[in-house]
Amino acid sequence: MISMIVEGPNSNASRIIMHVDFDYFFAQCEELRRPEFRSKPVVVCVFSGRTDDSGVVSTANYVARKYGVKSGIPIRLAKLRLVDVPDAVFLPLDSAYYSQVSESAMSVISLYADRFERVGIDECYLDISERAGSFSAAETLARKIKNDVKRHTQLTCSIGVAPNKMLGKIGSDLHKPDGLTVIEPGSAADSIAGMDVEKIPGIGPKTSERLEELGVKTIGDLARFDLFRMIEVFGKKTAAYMHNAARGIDEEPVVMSGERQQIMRIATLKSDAASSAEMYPDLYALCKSVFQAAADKKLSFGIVGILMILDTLDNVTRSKSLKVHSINFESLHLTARSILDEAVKEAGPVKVRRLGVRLSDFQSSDGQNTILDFMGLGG
Ligand code: TTP
Ligand code: CA
Repeated sequence: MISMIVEGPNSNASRIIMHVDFDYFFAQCEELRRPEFRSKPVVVCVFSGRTDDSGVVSTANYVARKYGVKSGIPIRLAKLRLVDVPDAVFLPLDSAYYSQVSESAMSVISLYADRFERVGIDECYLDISERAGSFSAAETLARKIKNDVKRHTQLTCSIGVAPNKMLGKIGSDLHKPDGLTVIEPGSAADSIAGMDVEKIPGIGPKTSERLEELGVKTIGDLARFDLFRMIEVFGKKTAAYMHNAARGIDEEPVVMSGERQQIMRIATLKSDAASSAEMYPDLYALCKSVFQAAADKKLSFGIVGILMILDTLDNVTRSKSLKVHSINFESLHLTARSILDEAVKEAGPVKVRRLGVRLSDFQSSDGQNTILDFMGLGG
């Protein structure tokens, strides 16, 4: 009776999705530049400016959360809760700085994904189906990402690995801060059945109140609830979403973002390569592909980069800034080749499984370089 809406039970089986969420993000950014704040309650505030204390709390570190200070409460209430804690720190928002920190962390994470989607300032989804190949490899990859993010930015994050975006998001929230949760396809519905319905992304206090009136409190209750009754109450679209979600089903794809910031193509090599010369044919094809993508968008590029994904799933990246922005294929190809040669030499004995070429630092190419490039003199 429900087969019209519900996908087959194995429809998620082929995907491995990761949701990464930075812990107490704005407050953690503040700790990065002032490490002495780490042991103190840190409260980041949106001051409205009317009086010294008017406005709301944007977020707070976990030290402050122990005192009941959290996002959305009035600053006045936060101060009241921390009245006996003399070293509590109240800071104004510094959005430009948080964006910078986010940018550098996201650029580290995005390299691990087959497809990468940034959603908001402190979370992103990765489709790692091909890259990881199995849930146990995905767990290893998640640990690598956590380490790499920490090494580059000192940030901690929480990760959910799951067969879809919805379960990934539920997972990343389960063991915060610095958490890692893997929800495997076979156990997905069971592992969420006991949770409150509000754990499902998109179900807020209002919907959960309506559901409670209908006797639905947990996700398991929701999975068992009559679909036709649910359609009557919430409409077809919401009912179908909730009905599927409660069974651990969600088909939302990871949608690539940031094509404007970088153009990248990755290829899996026919067999693992130990020298740069073995990779030249693939490198050439990848250069052609990124070049074409940039040319189609009429973009010239200032930075050429390569990415090697090793048999250990580690990343090796190298990039080079060009002296002038280029729309010249030869200069792209030669630069990529010399970076690859250097990278292999520096990395020592390696087995390269996948190879990527990346262009970034774009400018519109509807301009000055065109004539020079046409004459073969472009940079
Ligand atoms: P969240 O990811 O919801 O929260 P968080 O990162 O502070 O804490 P955690 O993930 O460890 O539970 O939000 C990300 C940032 O968005 C947060 O650092 C500050 C901002 N934010 C607000 O300004 N107001 C809000 O009401 C919320 C929820 C977040
Ligand atoms: Ca967060």
